[in-house]
This record gives sequence, C-alpha cells and structure tokens, in this order.
Amino acid sequence: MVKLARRILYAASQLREAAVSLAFLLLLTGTAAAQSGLPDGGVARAPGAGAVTAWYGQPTTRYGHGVLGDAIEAGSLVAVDEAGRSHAVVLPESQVFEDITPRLADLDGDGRNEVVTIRSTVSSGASVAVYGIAGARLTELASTRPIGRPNRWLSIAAIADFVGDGTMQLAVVKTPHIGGVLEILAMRGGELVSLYPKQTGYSTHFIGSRDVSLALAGDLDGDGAVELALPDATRRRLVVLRFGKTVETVSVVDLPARIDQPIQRDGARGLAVRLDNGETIRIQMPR
Ligand SMILES: [Ca+2]
Ligand SMILES: [Ca+2]
Repeated sequence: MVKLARRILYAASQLREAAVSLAFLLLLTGTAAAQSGLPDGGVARAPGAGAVTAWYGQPTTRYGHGVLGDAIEAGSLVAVDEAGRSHAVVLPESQVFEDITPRLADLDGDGRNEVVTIRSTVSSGASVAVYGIAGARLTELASTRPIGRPNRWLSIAAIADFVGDGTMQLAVVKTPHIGGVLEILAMRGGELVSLYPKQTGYSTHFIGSRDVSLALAGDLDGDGAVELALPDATRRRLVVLRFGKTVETVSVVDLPARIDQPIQRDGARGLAVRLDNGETIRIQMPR
C-alpha cells in the first residue's frame, strides 16, 4: 500500500515536472512567435523617425476568412523605432491583422511615421487601424469602424498626398470583392475622416491574391497633382481619378481582360497594366 502511494506520488511529481517544462516551452515558443513573421509577410521600412521598420507576427488560423492567399493571418504587430527599440502589439483572440505587410507613413504630419494596418474583428470584419510609437509603447492612434459583418475585408489601395495639402492620406476600398467603395481618409485630431462622398464601383483586390492592392498612386500625368489609377469593380476597366474640390475622373480605359497584378508606371506618363489573359497593356496618360 505504502509502495503504491509512493509510486503515485512519484508519478505525480514527474507529471508536474513535465507540465512545468511544457509551460516553459510554450512560453519560449510564444515569445519566438511574437517575433516570427507571417509565412508570406514582408518587412516595411521607411527613413525618418517614429516607426522605421514594421512587420506582422504570431501567425494564426483563428479567423477563417482566407482571402489573401491562405488562411493564416497575424496576431501581433512589431515596430522598431529610430533608436532601434522594438515594440509589439498583441491582439485579443477576437481580432487578427488581415494583411500581409504593414505600411509606414506620417499621417498626422508630426514628422514621425505611423504604422498603417488592416485589422479584422472575427464578428464584424475589417477596419483600418493606425498605430504610433508614443513614449516606449506602440499604441493605437486611430481606427475606422469595422465593416459590420464577418468575412468583409477592405484594401488599403494607396497612401499619398491626394489632396495636395502636404500631409499623407489613405485611399481605401471597402469590400473590394462585392462592389468596392473608395474612400480617401485623412488623420484629423486623432480620427480617420473621410474627405469625399463615397465612390462606389471599384475593386483593388480579388480573392486569393497576395497583392493587397492593384492600385497605383502618383503624379501620373506630370501636372504636379497626385492621381489614383485603379480597376473598376469588373477589373476590365482602368479608371484614373484626381481629388480636387470633388473627385474628378481623369480617364477611363476599357481592357480586353481583367487586371490581375498591381498597376505599374511605364516611363514618365505611361502605365503598364497586366491582365489575366497574360497580356500587358501600355497606356499613355493625356497631358
Ligand atoms: Ca506622424
Ligand atoms: Ca497629376
């Protein structure tokens, strides 16, 4: 009887040791996972101050949407500041970064880069979330309201000074797979404010693509103002927009097949548009 009790005690202590080792192992792998990136994720780098390097970590399959080439999304965001200090945000179980590579831009004009992300809530879909390094912490500075339903995504189409006021704004296409809605968002007093009436009928992403935006922003016609070139909802038409007092359509080009890769520049006023029939169409912007 005593022998048996001793054996049970011994077995219990072995079990406890095993549990402690397992917990330690999980802690170690947990720390490593916070640092290790998405299998297809990239590292964003930018000169200047604030966040100068950023990437997504803690790969997870807890959100079963899977429109970006696989069903692995990110559970954390890591950003490194100009002094080389690393900061991380770990999302609650109810959220993921449904994105591939974060973007760095100074959205509030304070000379320090923010990190611009796509963050999805399992129950209500995607939102734009902007983080900044304040003191020794990476914290949320602003975010849009989630779209409102699970499995509804948005594409951050481009970041540029669309309105020409010296700051950077975001071109965002909400629900690009089911009739996308284009908005130009600016950071104003800690909020992301939509600058124009919503523009419907655009698509800057198709399901399965790892290119999170097919759009291109820049001074595409050399007039000094920034344009946005993007596919319409059918992706068989290229539309170029300019953002003055209102949203102006600069040009519309019909295409023989669907745009399936990001639009590229081709010379000073040229665009190269790759289609899903293998063709590349070259378009010259009017002066
Ligand atoms: Ca800033
Ligand atoms: Ca221009």
